Amino acid sequence: MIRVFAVAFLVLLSMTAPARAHVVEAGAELRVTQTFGAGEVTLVIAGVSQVPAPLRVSAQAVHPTSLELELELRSLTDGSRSTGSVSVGQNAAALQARHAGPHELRVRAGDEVSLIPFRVLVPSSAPWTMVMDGAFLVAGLLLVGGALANSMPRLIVGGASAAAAAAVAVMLLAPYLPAAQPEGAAPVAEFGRPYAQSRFSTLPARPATGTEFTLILRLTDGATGRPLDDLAVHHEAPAHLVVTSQGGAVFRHVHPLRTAPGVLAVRLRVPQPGRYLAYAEIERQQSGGQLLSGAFEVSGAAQPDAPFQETAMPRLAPAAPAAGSPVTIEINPEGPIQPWLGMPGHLIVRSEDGVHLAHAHGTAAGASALRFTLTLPQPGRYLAWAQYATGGRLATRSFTVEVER
Ligand SMILES: [Cu+2]
Repeated sequence: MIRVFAVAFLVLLSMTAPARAHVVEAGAELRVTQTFGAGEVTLVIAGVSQVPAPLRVSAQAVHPTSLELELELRSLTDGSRSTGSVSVGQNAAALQARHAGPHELRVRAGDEVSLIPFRVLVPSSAPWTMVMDGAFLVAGLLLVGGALANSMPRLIVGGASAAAAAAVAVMLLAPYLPAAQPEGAAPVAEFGRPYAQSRFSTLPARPATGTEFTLILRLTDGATGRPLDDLAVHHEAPAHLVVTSQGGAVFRHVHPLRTAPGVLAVRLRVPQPGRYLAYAEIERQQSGGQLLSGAFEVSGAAQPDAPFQETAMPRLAPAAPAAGSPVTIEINPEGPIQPWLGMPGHLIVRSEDGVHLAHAHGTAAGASALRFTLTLPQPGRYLAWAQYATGGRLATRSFTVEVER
């Protein structure tokens, strides 16, 4: 009876492991979205329950693409390597994870390379679970021993009761006891991390319209000035980068590649000359999120493209939003929605002057509507871009929101 109870309890315990956003659980898959020149790909690194084990890596994309990726897994503990290749939507590559701890996945697509740092985590149980298991085992053995001896001396009954009581006590205390750190996890930083400092630049320094250039984001630790290399994957990417032309006609939401420690880069091509504003959403491990911004200039002739075009008819509630009060914005996608970056939809809102940038996540409102709720801080005109995946492509719908006093 006690054993049945113990087994039932352990099953229950394994089912109630809390799911936390932004934190990679041991055994859970890691999804990392990267924008290569040839297209956007989400790399899915499967979790492992033990090491050594094959580490499965597959590639997914909203847009069907024939992109082929060359992979190299390198252990940062002993330098051991394992290679493979994977195509978008095809079978996973099986790389070899020899032990838990820090690794780097090198992903090559054409002439672009991204170095993705991550940790192989192996679930382990906390010491108190062993105490509990041991107490249940002792109780069980004493009871079975007593039953086999065909008599139940007071000592055995007493011992079994004490062991069972200890096990139940630990079980009841379980929610308040520390969870086990998985094998291979990073040491916990006690006081969080300093803010990141950022510098945006382009290569070439003066990009031209219609020609590919690289936007580079260098991140340094606000305290030490050293390259900042501890980005946490959040919403399926280590960094979310929004680039808009000052007037808003050009909008890009991309996921830059880590080309070196503290260096993120992404290839872009834009049709309009002028000033561009860049915003990067990052999150340091064991720290909060941060929005970094910068600007750059593009020269050249304007290519035929209207100014800011409104391509969606949003429904606002209230119809005339006020500064500092929430507004709900609903739009109607043209078809069934597929998740993108782990959400049904994203809304990015920029004040006309570029000072404010907001990012809201959508929820499905019925079969054919997407709903966003956000609060804009100041009166004025805001440019908005709603993004969602449908019918195998990523749709971006733009509109404006006037915020009153
Ligand atoms: Cu993003």
